Amino acid sequence: RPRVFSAMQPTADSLHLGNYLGALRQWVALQEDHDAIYSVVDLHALTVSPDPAVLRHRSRLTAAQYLAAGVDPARSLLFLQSHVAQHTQLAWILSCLTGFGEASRMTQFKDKAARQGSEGASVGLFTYPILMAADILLYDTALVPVGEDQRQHLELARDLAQRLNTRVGREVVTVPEASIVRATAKIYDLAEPTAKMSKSGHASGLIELLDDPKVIAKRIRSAVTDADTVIRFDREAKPGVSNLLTIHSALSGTSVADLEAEFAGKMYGHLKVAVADVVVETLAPLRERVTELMAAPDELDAILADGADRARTIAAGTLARVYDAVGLVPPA
Ligand code: AQP
Repeated sequence: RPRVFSAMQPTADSLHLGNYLGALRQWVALQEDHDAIYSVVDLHALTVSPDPAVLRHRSRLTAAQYLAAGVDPARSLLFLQSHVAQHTQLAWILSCLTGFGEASRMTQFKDKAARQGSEGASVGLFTYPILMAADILLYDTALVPVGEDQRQHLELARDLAQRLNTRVGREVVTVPEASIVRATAKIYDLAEPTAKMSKSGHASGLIELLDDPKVIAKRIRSAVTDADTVIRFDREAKPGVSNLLTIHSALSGTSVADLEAEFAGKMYGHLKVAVADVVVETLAPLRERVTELMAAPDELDAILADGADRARTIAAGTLARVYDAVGLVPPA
């Protein structure tokens, strides 16, 4: 079975609908016929200097959301990145293969650094995509299910894998492929529908998985649309309406064309009520399950410990292979 690896950062209490539709939902589907490994990348979250107690809480809460969404620890391996030391060890090897100019071209770094101000951005934020490449390459990953915003980082991971293999003259690591589902590759901010929905974006544009249903309904009712009145998918001319149609279609399973027919002659308000209903209905059981999981932290920690044990075995094998290939002397 082909290996799948993906991860998210515990940088907020709640994941948002972009994380869910762009990635998490694919993770759940892929575990059926793939050898799936999913991680909460807590070391990556340190790039934004979180409060220690908040980070600890969010790491468990993020894992609970994976499980509540349907990641099954009997089929998939689930662990916290910091429990597997090989991630940072492989990252060092890869950082020695990455050009400074190459790393400087990462658009997410440029955006996030601009938001933090030049004094605020850390070296960790700069080298983040290299640690991400290590996360992926450690597990001989074939497929990485992510949203569109991660495409450039995935390209870097592929380049580094190829470069390492060329350098040592053999296939020491697998070159991964991105798995990006076109329809939901980018969910947009409700308040600014030309920008991606993001943890660090407008609060009013965000649908958080753990939000109160009333807050969710209100945000969808206030979603920015346009001065036209026709409910039609047109990403360029009608980004707000198109985003609402995408969300409805992804969650209800009704095609966008069928939704356009269903809402022909109706007002934007009707569409918004329908979208709010389908979102609230999808998220209610998920939120309930998260509450149950967080009430039993020992069980959650046991799942994470078991996942880390199994991940470590795979990661140690890859790292030993890479260390040997680049010329490091194995310990006697
Ligand atoms: N708006 C989105 N539409 C589709 N997919 C999305 N993803 C994120 N936003 C959208 C995907 O969710 C995963 C989260 O990875 P991450 O935790 O590394 O976060 P991120 O990519 O930095 O995006 P966030 O969650 O919105 O946070 P910030 O505010 O930091 O940008 C990835 O698979 C991502 O593609």
